[in-house]
Amino acid sequence: MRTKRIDQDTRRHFIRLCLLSEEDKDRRRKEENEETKCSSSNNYVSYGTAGFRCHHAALDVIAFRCGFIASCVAAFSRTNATNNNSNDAPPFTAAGICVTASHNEASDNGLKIVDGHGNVLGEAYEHACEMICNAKTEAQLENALDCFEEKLPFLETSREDAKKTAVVYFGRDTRESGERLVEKAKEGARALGGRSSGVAVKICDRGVVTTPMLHYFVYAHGKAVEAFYENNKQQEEKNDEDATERSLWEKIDAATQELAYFKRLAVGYLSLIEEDEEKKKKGKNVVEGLRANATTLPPLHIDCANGVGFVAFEKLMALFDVIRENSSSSENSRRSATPTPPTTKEIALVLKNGPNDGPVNLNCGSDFVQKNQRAPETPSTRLSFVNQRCASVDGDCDRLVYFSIEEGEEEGKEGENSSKKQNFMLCDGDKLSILIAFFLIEQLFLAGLAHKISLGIAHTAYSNGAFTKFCEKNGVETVCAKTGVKNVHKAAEEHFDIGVYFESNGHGTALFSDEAVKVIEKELVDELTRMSVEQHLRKEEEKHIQSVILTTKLKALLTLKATIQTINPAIGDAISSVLLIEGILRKKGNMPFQEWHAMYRDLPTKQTKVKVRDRTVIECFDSERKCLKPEGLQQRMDEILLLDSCVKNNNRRAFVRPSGTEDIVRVYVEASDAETCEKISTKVEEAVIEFCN
Ligand code: 16G
Ligand code: MG
Repeated sequence: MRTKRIDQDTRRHFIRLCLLSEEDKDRRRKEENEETKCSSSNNYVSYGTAGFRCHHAALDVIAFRCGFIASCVAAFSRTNATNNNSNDAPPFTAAGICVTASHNEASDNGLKIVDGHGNVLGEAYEHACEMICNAKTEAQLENALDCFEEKLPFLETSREDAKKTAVVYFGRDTRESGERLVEKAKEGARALGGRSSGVAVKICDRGVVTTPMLHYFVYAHGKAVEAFYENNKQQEEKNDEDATERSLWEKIDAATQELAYFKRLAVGYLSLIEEDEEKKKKGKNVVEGLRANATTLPPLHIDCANGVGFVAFEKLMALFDVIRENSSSSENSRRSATPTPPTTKEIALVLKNGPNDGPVNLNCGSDFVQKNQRAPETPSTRLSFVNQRCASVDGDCDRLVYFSIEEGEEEGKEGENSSKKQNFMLCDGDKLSILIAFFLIEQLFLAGLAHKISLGIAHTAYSNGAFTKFCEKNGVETVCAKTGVKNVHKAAEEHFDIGVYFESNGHGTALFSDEAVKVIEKELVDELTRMSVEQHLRKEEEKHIQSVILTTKLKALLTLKATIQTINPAIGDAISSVLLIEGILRKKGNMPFQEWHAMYRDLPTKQTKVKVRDRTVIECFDSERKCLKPEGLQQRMDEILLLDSCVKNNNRRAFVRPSGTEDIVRVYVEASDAETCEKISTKVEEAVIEFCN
């Protein structure tokens, strides 16, 4: 039998609640004459690059409706566990709601919907979500729900009385309005539950968490259900149903707690750097060995954007402390399967700009640092970043950039009046990609898997031209995608077995396909087997040579495995990326920041915003590197790029695109020198105004 999607009674109930809230909204607007700053006029809130985002005061209604949408997504999700066995629909499928406005100012907030796999809700739903959230009349709501239902899959089940629990995970960043909006979203989620729908809605509120943590919980939920069903299939005899459900729920609960998330990452990181200690002693690679012997990696000062990242990093550090304490109190720890615990030397993070230090993202955070090319300017920490190794995350902790500011005396001046000369160096998403990709390529090669597993980098048009040239020169394949995590993620997934992707703004991760993970795991098992067999067979005199070769391969395989564990498999995650980058830098013999930064030199760029009457008149193609409409604009830009030169200059690049998060057009220009950049940028801005108004 095919169970219905949203039943009539639930539909009516939801529409009634929506209409009540519309009345309420109108009344309140009149009473308070409140002024909201939505991205568009008429209080129409569009589904932006990553969900709904605007002034928090306009979001109550949207939060309620997104809650309902998430419940439906959870109720009608499939897990892989049921693919071959439609008779046994799993009782718990999940979705998530994250209340955050990322790097926006503190008065904004937003809603992100997470699908059953822990991914951002698919593009196919976006239009319907926008219709539901902006519908004002009964007819509009009916129409919007019809459109949404078409996207929902039918659940196949043979059990008439199939009961279903839709689990919805909630999380929020540190914004004041977050708690209120989570409550609204929960009300919306509950609107699906009831006898008529046959769905019980279970709310799992994980409180103040980073966006990637919330994604991880939904991902881990799905995996726990999948593993449980896989196990149960093998035990043929059917247990008591209630007991089975209880036991499944216990498993889900354990897998979707903060502790499980932090443990995964921490253990991954410790396994990743474990070999490093041994390598230091042996000095395997001459350069890395010498460097490692001479230096330690200085502490990393992290600007947490006055946001949730601070809270989460603190919890991670507390877990490292526990591991350290446990291991020092246990004499046998060295022989146990858990990796060697960290000492301060192995992981040293100095956390700055927490929620008590000021409004989220105000003069700090990765967006501020990357766009302004300077250190965070919060009063308490302004100077403390100078001459340190630093990193910066955004308000919901899914972006990461590294930076360093060298300060020295201005030449020829001394004493009190001397002004300091500062040299700001940024390692943005491009350089994170390069470091991770080159490291993984080396490991694949050492593991003998380079021919079996493809690796490449996905990026956006915002990547620096010097980055793409550097990749090309070094034979690393790249693919350009449209702006937005969902697009770059998809490109990385589609093109490579291991797809490393970062937007220049620091949003990204390395994606390992299921197949790549399987190949690595199988090779590891094979290698261990081969080693133990050979140990018995080979002659004494060959032993030394053989063991060196095998150890290199085995270590690379173990490193790849540890890398997979250090990465949040659901989505780009600044905490996971910090651990991965720190791990890689250590494995590279404590590679200094300057050396990483100097791998290639960025071309000067300029990014500006232009306000036009209707930004949607701009239509782009070629991953937003060219524009199709308005007619003539691209040709004009091509002419501008020839400025003061009659031949095409390969270092010059310019593109324009309508922003997905603000009501403006973004202009990007790149050239060999800052002055030309400036000139071209001014001319392109003028052209945009001319063609778009
Ligand atoms: C959002 C996107 C980010 C993108 C940015 C572009 C997510 C989670 N975030 O922050 O990936 O770079 O928007 O903004 O998808 P823009 O369209 O205003 O340039
Ligand atoms: Mg963010």
